[in-house]
Amino acid sequence: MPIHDLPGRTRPALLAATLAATTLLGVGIGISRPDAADAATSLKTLAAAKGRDVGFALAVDRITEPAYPAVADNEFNLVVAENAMKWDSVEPVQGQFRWTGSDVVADYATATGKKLYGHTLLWHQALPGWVAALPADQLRAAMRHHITTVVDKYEGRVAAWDVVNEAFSDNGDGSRRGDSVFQQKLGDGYIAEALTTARAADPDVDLCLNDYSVEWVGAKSDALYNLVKSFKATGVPIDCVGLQGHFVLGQVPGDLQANLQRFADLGVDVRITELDVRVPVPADATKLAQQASDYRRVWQACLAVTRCRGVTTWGLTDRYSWIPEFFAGQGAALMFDENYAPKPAYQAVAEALGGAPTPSPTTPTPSPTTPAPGVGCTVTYVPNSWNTGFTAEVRIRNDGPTAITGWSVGFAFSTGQAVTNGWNATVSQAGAQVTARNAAWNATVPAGGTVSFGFQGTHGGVNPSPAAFTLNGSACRAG
Ligand code: G2I
Repeated sequence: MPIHDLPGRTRPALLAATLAATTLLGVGIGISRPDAADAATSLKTLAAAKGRDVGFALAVDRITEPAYPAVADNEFNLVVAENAMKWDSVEPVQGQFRWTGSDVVADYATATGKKLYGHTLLWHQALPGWVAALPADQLRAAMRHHITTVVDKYEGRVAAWDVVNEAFSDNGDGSRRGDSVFQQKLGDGYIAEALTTARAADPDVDLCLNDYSVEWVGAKSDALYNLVKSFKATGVPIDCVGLQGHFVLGQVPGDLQANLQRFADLGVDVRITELDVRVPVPADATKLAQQASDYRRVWQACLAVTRCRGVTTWGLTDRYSWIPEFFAGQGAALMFDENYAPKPAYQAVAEALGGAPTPSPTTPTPSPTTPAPGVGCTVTYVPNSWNTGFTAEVRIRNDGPTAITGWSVGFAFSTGQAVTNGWNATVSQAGAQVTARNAAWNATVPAGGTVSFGFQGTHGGVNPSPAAFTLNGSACRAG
């Protein structure tokens, strides 16, 4: 794994931390190492070279899982709190601010040298019940107090705030959202008031409006456009517009770039703030190829618009994403799979950003000594390959004289090969080295008995079978 330059860390310390993370990735929790995370080609390196932010939404309760920061630290140069800066997180009780989760995100941004994006000051969701219960005059005071307190707290650290999130109706007709307590009790003027309040709290932070179903030209985006235009004309502070980008597979709008451009032409920055592309699960190579194309198109649109500051994905890994909870039968929406392995979408984004990062193995191929017949183990490896994907069925025979309880099968991949998920075993990858560990139900292999497992993977166009296998560290012969 390469060494990266991060603020406040010496190279030896970072190398040690990186090696520790690699160990944990490969062994501790049985997930695959993101091989594409290479200093020369990481997304943040590529994006920074183009002056763009590549962001991810951080779920604070996941950051203790070693693989999570291991991927996030290396690949992204912007972080936003998925939930931890919402009203119900920071002011659950009126006047009592709780910074536990929000500080985790802010401190993470500082520690890893990432831009911190603020989400969100006002939203009709994630709102504690006491807010909705207030009469109009008290609601206005509570709104101002909340905005002022939160913006003050992170002044100088947050680069831009989603001041109002999703102000327009779900029905897409461009009307104001009827189910917002702010809209109901304060009327249309609450958005300008929120922006003005935020500006008074921090004269330097960028102030954004953020919404969804505004990625294409239509009634809803027209309404947002006209609102921003009127704010620009009347001096209401507005610096940026966020288009969320929660897309259905294959449905990135053809006019995304033109739409970004028309907002930018109003004199505001634009960005894709919550990108994901949901896929009917299970995902397969065809769907992932379409998803890669979708991600590529989003980045191409952003890169073609000078004032598009970047793209943020709403989450990090398919292991943790809001999609399955909210859309039954859908998932796999992000660039890293459930095992933190980079998906085709990752490669597509890297390419859109001007890179050509082909995963490169970092662990030398082991050369075990082949055992004599009648001892050790025999391995049968049957791959089934297509374009850049494959499955492999692996069968192990215990040729030794005693039963084995608890097994680990090791082998090395060639350049470009990566595991995405496994069955009948926990299959993990660290550099080129792949390790498959028994599941609870198939831990015991009697003398002369066999056990089978399999996995799905990706390859770079050629898919050679591994040259050598080990069982619990001892060499096996090919069957
Ligand atoms: O709904 C997707 C996004 C749409 N744009 C605004 C974003 O702020 C929003 O994010 C989602 C989070 O991804 C979810 O994680 O906002 C939801 C509502 O705040 C978040 O969901 C809540 C769920 O409602 C809970 O069931 C869950 O326990 O997150 C909680 C914590 O994970």
